[in-house]
Amino acid sequence: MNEHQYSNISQIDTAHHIHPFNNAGELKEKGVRVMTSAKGVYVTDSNGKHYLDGFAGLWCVNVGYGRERITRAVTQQMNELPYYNSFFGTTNTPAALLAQKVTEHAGPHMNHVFFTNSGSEATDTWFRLARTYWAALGKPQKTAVIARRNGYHGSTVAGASLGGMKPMHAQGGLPIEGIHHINQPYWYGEGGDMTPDEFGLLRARELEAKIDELGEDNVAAFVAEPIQGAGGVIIPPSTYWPEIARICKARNILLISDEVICGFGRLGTWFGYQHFGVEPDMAPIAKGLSSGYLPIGGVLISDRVADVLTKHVGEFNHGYTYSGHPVAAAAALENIKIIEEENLVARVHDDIGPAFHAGWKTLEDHPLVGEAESVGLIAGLQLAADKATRRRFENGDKLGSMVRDAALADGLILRATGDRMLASPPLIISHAEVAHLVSITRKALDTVLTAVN
Ligand code: PXG
Repeated sequence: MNEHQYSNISQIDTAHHIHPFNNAGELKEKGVRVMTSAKGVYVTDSNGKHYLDGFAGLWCVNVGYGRERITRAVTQQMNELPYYNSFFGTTNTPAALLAQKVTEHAGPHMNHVFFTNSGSEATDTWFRLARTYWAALGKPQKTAVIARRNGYHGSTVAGASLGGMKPMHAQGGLPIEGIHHINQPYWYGEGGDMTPDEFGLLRARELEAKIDELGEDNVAAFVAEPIQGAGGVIIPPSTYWPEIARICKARNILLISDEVICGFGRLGTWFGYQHFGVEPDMAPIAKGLSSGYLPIGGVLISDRVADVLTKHVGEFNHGYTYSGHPVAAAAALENIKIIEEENLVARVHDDIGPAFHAGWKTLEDHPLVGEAESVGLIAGLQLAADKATRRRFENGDKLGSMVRDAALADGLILRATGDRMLASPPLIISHAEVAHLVSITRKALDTVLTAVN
């Protein structure tokens, strides 16, 4: 296509295409950027401008763009069996092999998976399954689910309800009944004079208090992201997760680790719960499962839950037309083979993750920056007016957008969530590309510093 046709695409798009999480009226006025191709860690728009994708699409393109192996696997599967359902006692080869492959990496207690098409559907799946689990054990009143403020678990009714995003609750009459939120372990913003470790324990013990308030016999599960992604890459203090796991066990409620962002190597482990040393009962997955090449998600299901499902539930009345879709499963299977063969998880843990951390950390000396943290290849940078007191800018949200826009103009896609800058590049990013990412980020911070002074 030539440029003229692409400018036409932008007009056609805004005339007919309603975008997710966008102001439709505003978009119509501003127009949209048309992405046309991608390779490695770079994406290209219709003006021919290249961008280092510091965000891996939307936290998902773990193996990078342009992997022809995946294209070939998908093409072959399309030709052999483009679709068949997984209902009525039927399966297909890629779905079966993918279930085996995913659970191979999930830990000895986690041997089953239910396939969906997205993280949101995965959320709805474990939500129904958690309640079904307790009902099957003769505790039908154990239905409440505890989640966190500023968490994100998807956009379906259950997903948006479980998420702790106020603007999402404001639309569509959410949250639905039986969902309760506790505070997040965001030490920088909310920890006051406490040490991070003290604060981590305090926030974890809000779970205990909430369970006691509701009554242990009424609570089915607690859900959290190992590191909150959309909420701003909130890395919990090291005391947080062990205490959460202890409480879930002591109070006999299911622990759900939302692995949609943290899964498939992002933290330098196959799953985020392994980084934090906990064993959840279920774990929704998506994104890095197929590196976004085709839509697929799922729920990892522990033996504890699977045993009850198998022996006591009878039929689980839940499923999607495309659960275990052969072509999406073939894409995911090839994607995981790439992660294995290129040792990407170990690479993030031992090599590029530490290099990224060292580079990102250098930004802490910048006058606009309060803290720059990362685990593996997920990073958050806190804009702050005063490093010593952790005082944040009153117009921090605006500054965040300005940094994002300055980076974009310079060919780097970064994310701004309020006054936090986020990065989550493909796991194949090279050392030189990391250095480039850090230097453009610094330049963007400088540009904004100059603009506001
Ligand atoms: N759980 C988590 C932790 C997620 O990050 C979902 C569930 C839902 O997945 P699907 O595939 O249904 O989108 C997500 C998705 C953002 C942003 O602005 C993040 C997501 C989706 C859209 C925007 O950072 N994460």
